[in-house]
Amino acid sequence: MRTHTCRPTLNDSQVLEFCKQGFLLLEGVVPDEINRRVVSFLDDNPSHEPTEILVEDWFVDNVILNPQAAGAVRSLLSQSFGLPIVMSNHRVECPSPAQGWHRDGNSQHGPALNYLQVFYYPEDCPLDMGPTELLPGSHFLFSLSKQMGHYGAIRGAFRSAAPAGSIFLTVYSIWHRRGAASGHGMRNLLKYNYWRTEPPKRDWVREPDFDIATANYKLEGQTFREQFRDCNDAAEMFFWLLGRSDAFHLEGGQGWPLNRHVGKYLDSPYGVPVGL
Ligand SMILES: O=C(O)CCC(=O)C(=O)O
Ligand SMILES: [Fe+2]
Repeated sequence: MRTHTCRPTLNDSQVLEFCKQGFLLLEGVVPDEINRRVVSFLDDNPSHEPTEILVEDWFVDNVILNPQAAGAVRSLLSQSFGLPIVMSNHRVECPSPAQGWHRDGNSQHGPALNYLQVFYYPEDCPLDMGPTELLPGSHFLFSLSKQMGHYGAIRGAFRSAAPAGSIFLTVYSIWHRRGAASGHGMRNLLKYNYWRTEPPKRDWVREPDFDIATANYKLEGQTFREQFRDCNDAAEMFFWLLGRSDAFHLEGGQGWPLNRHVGKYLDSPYGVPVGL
């Protein structure tokens, strides 16, 4: 297996934010010259699975091992992470209708993060070219693709409109769909997975004043589930990434990870996992 080791770029808050949202968008991180070369490669190889691009050194060096993308992957999947083995291209002639909401086949649900689903736009993808829509926090929300495909627009969905060279990392099971495109022309979107090979531990960038007891585990904005479920699930995933699932415990009621602000006036929340 081909693996890669590099320095992590995400800190505690950014890793926690990824647990909450289920995705992270890095705007315009691939140089324009490479983006243009990718588009021309895809015009010559217009299949929906141009896996041959994974043996092009210029592509691997600038996209797969892109310092910002690889640094984020390294933060979430630990060192010696495995490199992609399949390349998909969600290539579509616009205008085109929206896709149905779905999670990709073979999704697992739970706190473990053993691989990442990553997308790369080699060209600008403004709103009229149907950027992928993602439902924040939905990586924990089980539903059958056959059922979620019946939903139309969902309030609170994030539209990943972004400039050429943008890469977004997602939890594999997140709800997503290609947005409706009213613009004209070809739209390419590459998709591939990275893999964990080492057990999780807190080896990303440490923030000296990050406090597990009072960190904000709550997803701001729209939440699609029973109150506080998102908060609890994000905390559980964060603990899994710390390598401390053994210490994770939910007291329920008013206990941790809720009510983080009480420490300002009173004691810290009840039920904070001990020994960390
Ligand atoms: O093209 C997109 O924006 C997403 C496509 C997709 O998720 C899929 O076909 O599985
Ligand atoms: Fe998909």
